[in-house]
Amino acid sequence: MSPHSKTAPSAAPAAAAKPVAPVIAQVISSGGKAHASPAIRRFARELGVEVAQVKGNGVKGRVTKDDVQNFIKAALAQPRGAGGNGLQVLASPVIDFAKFGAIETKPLSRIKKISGANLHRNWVTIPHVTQFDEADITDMEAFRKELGAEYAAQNIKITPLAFMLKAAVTALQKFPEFNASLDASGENLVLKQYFHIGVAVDTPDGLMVPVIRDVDKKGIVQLAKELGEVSAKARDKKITAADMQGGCFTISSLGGIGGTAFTPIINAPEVAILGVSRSSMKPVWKDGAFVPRLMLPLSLSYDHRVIDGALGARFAVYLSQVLADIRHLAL
Ligand code: CAO
Repeated sequence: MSPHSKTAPSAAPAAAAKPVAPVIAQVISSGGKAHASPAIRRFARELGVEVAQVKGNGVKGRVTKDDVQNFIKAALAQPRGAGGNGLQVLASPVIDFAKFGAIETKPLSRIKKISGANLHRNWVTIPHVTQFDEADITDMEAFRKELGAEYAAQNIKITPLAFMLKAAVTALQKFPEFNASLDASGENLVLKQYFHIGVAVDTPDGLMVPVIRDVDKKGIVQLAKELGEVSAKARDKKITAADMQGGCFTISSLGGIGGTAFTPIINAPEVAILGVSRSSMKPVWKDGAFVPRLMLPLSLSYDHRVIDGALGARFAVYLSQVLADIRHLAL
């Protein structure tokens, strides 16, 4: 298939998979088509194996239980010492914390268990680089406040995130490698011609990433409205798996809370994620004098297999320029 051809929306990054031992985690990668019964698929999934990676020796090439077991045996038998390509880490120590003081043990929520396994996989399998920048959003904020006053009566809250969504799409359109995923072989980049953006939402049970669709076709007010709806839906536990599928890029905003920068983890199979921290007034040197400007910290993590450092910096710089002069959003 041509790297430019259109494909169906990508699978949910948060598909329920049990955490796997690091030694097995390295053999997991997204694969193509494979013939296997639902029971074998379930069996493989439980062991952390993607069935598409397994060669089927059953009738008409179907993957059997033996094939899955042999696949794991072969993976475990691979050399892992110095020079091997396995992840060799110490087992976590088992500590009796009660020896040191009073404790309470609380099970992780279902969402945390699922997102934890995905975050772990993404962290260890994607070579991350995080590029930092600052955008001068003084003018954007003035406009946002005007809009906010206008739409308050309709109960629509215009937050900076609506602008971030739109600006991110403008940058994705200029740098298509960011609006892409590696295919199963890892040798082709699948460039997407749609612009669905995931938004990290903090809920009492853990992190959820609903996807706002076709951001390129929507205006700031519509996006602000959808953001409000989607975050309420996430917090009311009404988000479905379908609501979290098909994202091309994710924005994680901690701006409402605080902080100056962070290193967000890429939401595979996406290749980049934008972290947004809290804006603050800063003295900026302009035309021979310091002037007070509202600066927004941006933290862009990208997959270095797909994106070179120079491109990462260019994307961040362009995004900052778009936010500094939101007339770019109308181009
Ligand atoms: N700088 C300064 N102020 C900001 C800001 C920024 N970058 N971003 C938002 N704000 C302000 C908003 O304007 C709003 O101010 P007022 O209440 O005075 O109008 C306030 O902070 C709260 O905003 P919000 O959080 O309700 O709205 P949002 O659109 O910015 O964000 C949502 C929505 C769902 C992304 C957010 O609520 C959320 O859940 N954030 C956490 C995401 C997260 O956990 N990420 C980490 C993932 S990795 O573990």
